[in-house]
Amino acid sequence: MFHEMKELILKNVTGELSGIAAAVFDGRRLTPDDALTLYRNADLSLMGLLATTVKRRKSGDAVFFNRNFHIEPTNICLYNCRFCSYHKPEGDPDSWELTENEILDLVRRFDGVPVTEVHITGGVHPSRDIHYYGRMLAAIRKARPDISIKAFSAVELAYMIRKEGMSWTEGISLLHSYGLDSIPGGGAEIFDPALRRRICPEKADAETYLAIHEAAHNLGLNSNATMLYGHAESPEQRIDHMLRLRDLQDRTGGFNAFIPLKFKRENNRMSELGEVPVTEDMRNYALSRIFLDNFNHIKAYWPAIGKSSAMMSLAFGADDLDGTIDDTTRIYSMAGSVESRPSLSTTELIAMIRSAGFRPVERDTSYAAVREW
Ligand code: V47
Ligand code: SF4
Repeated sequence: MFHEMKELILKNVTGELSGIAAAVFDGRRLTPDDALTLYRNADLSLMGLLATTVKRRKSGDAVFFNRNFHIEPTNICLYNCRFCSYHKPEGDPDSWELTENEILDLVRRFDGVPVTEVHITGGVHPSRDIHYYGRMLAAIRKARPDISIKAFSAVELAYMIRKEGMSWTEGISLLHSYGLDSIPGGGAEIFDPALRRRICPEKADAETYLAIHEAAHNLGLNSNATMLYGHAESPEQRIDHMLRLRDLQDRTGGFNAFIPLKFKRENNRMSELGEVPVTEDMRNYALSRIFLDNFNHIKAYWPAIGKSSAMMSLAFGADDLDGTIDDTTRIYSMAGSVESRPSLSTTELIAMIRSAGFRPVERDTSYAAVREW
């Protein structure tokens, strides 16, 4: 069946695209120029077929999900990224700052619930330091020794580690000793320096983001990578972003998943840009699945794109659906996500995966199967 489909496609695709499609079928790596040609010229249906070919090579008919919950310790942030709908300065009536007890109360809400991971991220608080965050990790670790702690984007880490005068390796080792298991992908945005200066001039730059992930990988901690797309970036800038991630992954193999994050326009200073259509979301999922040949997983974060698009992304290379049980994150509800109170039961998620024609597999943070459904 696969062979026949491949022959049929290769017979009907002409010009430069035919060599690129053949490379994808044969498992050969695409150059950035190939990726651009594909992105510019391929029909969406071809993108879907090629991405699904790569997805099936990586994970067969499995689609993963994990049972996690989020803690956002604060939305107070030193920075002022133009796309962010969430941050507030210290003292603002809409800001929040959870105490250690409030954080532990959140953790206790999941006592007896079979979650395997907590995801902790928030604003870059000007007066917190690495020891404060370390104590937070230790308290959570004590309350739930059985779950994996995925915490602090590279941007939060850059601030707290620099403040302490430590190297990235020293800072991450210290946090690891307090209980940190892995690092989420936030803060990557778009690596291109000129565009980054326009949309988030203050936060850690691309080199810092990559150096922090590299240091974590070298210490044996895995991480995720993200890309904020659908704003002012060009296809070339998306491909450059993915190329830098692919190069790092060649060196370390430490990334678990790539997560494309669609720009949402409500309540931020980039609203005038609008949002890209669902066809663009799918083209972008497919391109990332095809180009990032050394990433095992492409994650669709449904609280950002909505349930329908998340289901559709499974036909464009995504093999992991994030956001289960009780997604308490406010990053997207404040940015105008269609899912204003994101929440999805395990049963619903499993039904979504099955209806898209895949086999649901519950995973832990390192993608080991916890249960097949
Ligand atoms: O870095 C902020 C993005 C990210 C907007 O690692 C926005 O498993 C769209 O990284 N429109 C944080 N995006 C969230 C994040 C994440 C989410 C899910 C899973 C994982 C993981 C990581 O949210 C920020 C930024 O890129 N963001 N504002 C907005 N208006
Ligand atoms: Fe702060 Fe993150 Fe918002 Fe930027 S995206 S302003 S770093 S909370």
